[in-house]
Amino acid sequence: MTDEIKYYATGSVIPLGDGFTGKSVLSRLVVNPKISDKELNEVLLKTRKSYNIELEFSSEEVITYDQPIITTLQLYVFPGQRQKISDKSTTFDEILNIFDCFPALLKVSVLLLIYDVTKEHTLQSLEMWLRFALVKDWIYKDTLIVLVSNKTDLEPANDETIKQVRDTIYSYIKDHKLPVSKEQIRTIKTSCVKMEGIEELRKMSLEWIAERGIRGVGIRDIEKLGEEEEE
Ligand SMILES: Nc1nc2c(ncn2[C@@H]2O[C@H](COP(=O)(O)OP(=O)(O)OP(=O)(O)O)[C@@H](O)[C@H]2O)c(=O)[nH]1
Ligand SMILES: [Mg+2]
Repeated sequence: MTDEIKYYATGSVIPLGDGFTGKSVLSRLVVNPKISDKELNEVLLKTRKSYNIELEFSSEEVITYDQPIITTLQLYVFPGQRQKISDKSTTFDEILNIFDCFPALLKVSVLLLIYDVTKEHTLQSLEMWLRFALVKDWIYKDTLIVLVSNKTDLEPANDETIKQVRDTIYSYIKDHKLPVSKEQIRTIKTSCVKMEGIEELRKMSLEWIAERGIRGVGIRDIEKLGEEEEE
């Protein structure tokens, strides 16, 4: 029966930004936004500086053009640390080199550019992170770029700054002749402490991937479709 066919969509989400901007915590919350207060405190207190890739996955049914699509977010979270601080510590570049051949890292569905609203230098670094994504060829016609202003519980995010940064990102994209429209560059304010913006970011990413991610059809259901065609 054709109405039993299941459609799937998956896409990779990569948060980029300096160390301590909240990439790991935010990613954990995006895949689990219905977290209890107790669990949230644990995540906030116990998340340590990353020295390895962290993988977070989450699936949800999304209705796109009247069709239910089982949509999976695959988050690949890297350390923000780029300088070697000790022999034992690993850097962003070292970890990325190991996972560079990962098919999911060939094209990125959602690129999160994260900065900490209380630390100006983390905003300045975003150009470097964007350049990095470009060099890696991660941005293509189906990439959504989201400027994430995190830690808004500590300080309000400046709307004028956000607008300017969005414009700068778009000029950069245009200068490099990437097929990304201005509507593909979004902005969001988040606070992991107050759980603000988290659901919105999850919804934005899920809807984008349901529409523009890698599509598939359930194998069993393809067989069913085949049987139907034979009838
Ligand atoms: N006040 C506040 N603190 C936050 C927020 N998000 C994260 N933090 C805290 O910021 C610190 C760094 O968060 P992480 O998620 O480890 O940052 P990261 O970007 O993954 O850092 P690296 O792994 O070093 O790249 C932690 O102590 C978090 O609890 C937020 O929205 N508000
Ligand atoms: Mg981290």
